[in-house]
Amino acid sequence: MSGYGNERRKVLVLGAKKSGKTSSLKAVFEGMTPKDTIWLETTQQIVKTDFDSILPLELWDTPGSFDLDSITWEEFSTVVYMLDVSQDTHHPISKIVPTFILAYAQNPSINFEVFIHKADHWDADWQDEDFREITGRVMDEIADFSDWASLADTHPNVRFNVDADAWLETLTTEKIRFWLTSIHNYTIYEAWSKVIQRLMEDIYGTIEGLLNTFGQQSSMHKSFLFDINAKLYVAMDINSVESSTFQLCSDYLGRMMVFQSLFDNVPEARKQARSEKAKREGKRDPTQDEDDDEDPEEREWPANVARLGENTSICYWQFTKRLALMSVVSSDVLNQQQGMIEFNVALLRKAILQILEAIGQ
Ligand SMILES: Nc1nc2c(ncn2[C@@H]2O[C@H](COP(=O)(O)OP(=O)(O)O)[C@@H](O)[C@H]2O)c(=O)[nH]1
Ligand SMILES: [Mg+2]
Repeated sequence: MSGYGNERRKVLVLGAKKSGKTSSLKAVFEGMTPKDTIWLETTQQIVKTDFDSILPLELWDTPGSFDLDSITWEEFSTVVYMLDVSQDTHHPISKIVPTFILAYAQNPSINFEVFIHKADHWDADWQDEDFREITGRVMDEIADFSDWASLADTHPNVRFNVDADAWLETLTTEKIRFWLTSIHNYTIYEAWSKVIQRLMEDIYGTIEGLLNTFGQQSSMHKSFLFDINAKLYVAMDINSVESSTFQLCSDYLGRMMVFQSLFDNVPEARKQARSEKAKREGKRDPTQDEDDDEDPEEREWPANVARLGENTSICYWQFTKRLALMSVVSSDVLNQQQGMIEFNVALLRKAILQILEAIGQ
């Protein structure tokens, strides 16, 4: 778990004009409602936004057309490419191919995530087939790429691998992933969740292992570690459930965050009242020496349970300012084993805080 430090992982978001780059970033990382994205103005220059998730991120929103040769690919961990399916996809695909090849030649550790976006335009019955068709086309065009002479001509400083076929094979099979996305449903959150999970590298496996053990010991159906600000899951256990489970947890989290935000000012108001009281009584201000960044292990974080239907409950335990555990469990198990579950949650929280500390978060 070395090498994480506090360095921000840079994520470059590319795609044609109006393909949904700004909308997707605003919806997920700034909580903009999807319908408000129609008012977004055209992005004129690169906009960088810091977002502190389980790892600190720097998200680069870009205009539809700008000089890609101005990009230093070595700086980036990930490229997210938005491919808008409400428009013709041939031209964007023909741009993806040389972009990925050039980026990968200059940074072999970079990852590519293609969001096949605005999927709400597609007929739900044909979505899977349409998705496969586009994915296949991108992969084939990369695998069949042969115009090395003109790439070398326009980029004399870039060294391309001599064994082009094997190199392209690794690029397509190991580096590029595809996600079907729309800002009008949970798919955009799921795709961004996967992007972040890949950036976590080896800590993902460690956290997944902890969630698996927790799930087995506590008889949970499914557990997610959520980034509560972006409503993304940064990790989950391996139990398989329908994808609607993520949606359920995400909706519940959304409702809870709205309610919680109503109380955001309470700690500050309480602090102010204590400070004023001390002043009136001529005593020293006790709040002066207090640290706002309390130790997450000492602090009491919110927790709650909601019952869904017959015999299913969603549990929420907040671990830090940014992270919360959400689990789906049978209500009977929850009632019968509450003490043990709370005990296991405390152990899991401790282990996760230790991992965060080890990576400097
Ligand atoms: N139907 C649909 N429209 C979207 C989606 N994402 C973005 N849009 C719309 O696409 C338009 C262009 O979005 P914008 O984010 O400005 O694109 P950008 O130029 O790539 O940054 C806006 O009107 C958005 O409301 C989506 O998933 N589905
Ligand atoms: Mg934009």
